[in-house]
Amino acid sequence: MAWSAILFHLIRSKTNPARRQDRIPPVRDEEKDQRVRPGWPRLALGALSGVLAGFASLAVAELVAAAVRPQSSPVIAVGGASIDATPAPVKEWAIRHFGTNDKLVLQLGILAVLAVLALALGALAVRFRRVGAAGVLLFGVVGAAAAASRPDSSSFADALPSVVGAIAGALLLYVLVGRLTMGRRTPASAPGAVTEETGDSLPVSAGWDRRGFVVAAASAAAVSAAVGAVGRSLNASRGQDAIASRKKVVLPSPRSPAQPVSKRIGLRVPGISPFVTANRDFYRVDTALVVPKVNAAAWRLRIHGKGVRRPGVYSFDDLLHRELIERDITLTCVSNEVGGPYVGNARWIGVRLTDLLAECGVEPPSQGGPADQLVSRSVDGMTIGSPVEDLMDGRDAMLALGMNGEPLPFAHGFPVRMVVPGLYGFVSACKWIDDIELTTFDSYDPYWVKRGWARRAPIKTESRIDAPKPFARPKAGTVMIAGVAWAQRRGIDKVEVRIDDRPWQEAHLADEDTLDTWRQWSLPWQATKGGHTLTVRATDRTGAVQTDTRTRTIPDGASGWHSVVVTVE
Ligand SMILES: Nc1nc2c(c(=O)[nH]1)N[C@H]1C(S)=C(S)[C@@H](COP(=O)(O)O)O[C@H]1N2
Ligand SMILES: [Mo]
Repeated sequence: MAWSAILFHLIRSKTNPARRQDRIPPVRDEEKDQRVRPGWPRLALGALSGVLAGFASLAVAELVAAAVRPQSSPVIAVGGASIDATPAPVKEWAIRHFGTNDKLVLQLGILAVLAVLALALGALAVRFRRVGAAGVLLFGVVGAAAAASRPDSSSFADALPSVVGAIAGALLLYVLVGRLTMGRRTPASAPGAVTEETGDSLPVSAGWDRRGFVVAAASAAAVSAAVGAVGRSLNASRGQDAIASRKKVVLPSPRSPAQPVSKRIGLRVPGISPFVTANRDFYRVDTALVVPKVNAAAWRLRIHGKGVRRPGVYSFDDLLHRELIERDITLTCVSNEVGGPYVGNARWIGVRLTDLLAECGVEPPSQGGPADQLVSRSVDGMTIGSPVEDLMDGRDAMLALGMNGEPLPFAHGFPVRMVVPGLYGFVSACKWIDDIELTTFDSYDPYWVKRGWARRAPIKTESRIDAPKPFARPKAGTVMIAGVAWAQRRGIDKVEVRIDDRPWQEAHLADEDTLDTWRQWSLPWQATKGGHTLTVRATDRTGAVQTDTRTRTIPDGASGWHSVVVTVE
């Protein structure tokens, strides 16, 4: 390939002794390097050249990525690869500290590392011009390798942005640093030239083409900014076909609707989580640095694998025109800490998964089916494994097409995602799904399981205090303590609140919508001045009291009681 040839050439011409001999003395490389050790101003300008070269590389890569696909841009590809490679504890730490900003922080982190390396490469290039340029190419190789090996990468075109970007960056660094070292050869090869190379070091102004450097650097910066901006906006405007296909969707009324949410189900207490979480407020957890924009018209879902007697391929319209069910289901992320935000309740419309599976001839293991694991795959290469038995045990496991009255938002899986009551999202809720394979737990580990998370993960009974907020300073008198509790598939039976170490008091519970939704609760409290600790616990319909044993989120979800400390004034 072209870039490897250039890389090879750059390295070879620097080190090949045969080439050395071609050069005419009097100044051999080594001597010259000794005599004119670049002073710090020149090193600094070299470092600046490195940064400019890095910037140019990324800008050009962005533009090329607009022609390939946004996911192929080097920062996205390397970011994706680092997400996949990040050990679970670090990922947990990142989610805990940066929340939904974790992706932004990751990309800023990558840019910061790149900037430091670019500074170093640039400074190095002042002494070893070709090595510096080759270093830039090496980054291109890393980016290209990351992009081409992403699970959703289907062609080597994904390597192009990194490669082309790196070549542009390497050339730029070579040219810029050339301006910085220009004058050094002149005295030797052309006696009587302007520079006087007399001592161990040169006066900064003497040994280089200051004007040439400034002009080249400024134009490079301007051109890069323009190229980068064009690339950005082209990338941002991609997926128009997908956006149009989403606009066209008209959700039919479901054959089996959910009951209306009455005032007794949805309480109106200040600060409490609304019973239905609005789409824009719904938590988002996934590994996608670029939200996949899938064109529903071109989308297909394949169902195949072990024991699938009639494998099938379904289009979006096929699903839309089937019998649809509408259900309120509370989704929960296994990464949710006790008291955390990664839980939400929405009204989903979709196809009952059991019906579809039965149509394909799938039988649950309890009826002799050979597959006990259903693996869903998404267009972005995610794999999620769910127990077939759970999916077919009568619960409303569905392929959702709608969320709170509209087609799925892109961030939540348009055109189709799985939603399964009672299972954490990482073992059930595949977004942007396009493939369902029936297999066994013994023969395949999906994405998160490979990274230390549990194979099977039913949602634990949990409760959360929404109001008052931690460290709030309410006025003495009646303070409403309120929140939500969930135990999908089992249902919530009771919620109790403890103030400091007084006896548990039973909270008022909103009516139950279904077993699969959370329940709001509230308790008026006669608050007295001073510091207080409020604690909540739930009891589910099996009679099990939420455990106070604190566990980490990994491998199968956090447990423990949620407490809030407040100061009453
Ligand atoms: N394609 C894909 N689907 C995915 C994930 C993902 O990373 N990629 N994350 C899963 C996890 S861990 C959870 S908790 C839910 C979150 O769904 P939401 O973002 O719509 O709330 O999506 C699940 N589906
Ligand atoms: Mo999750």
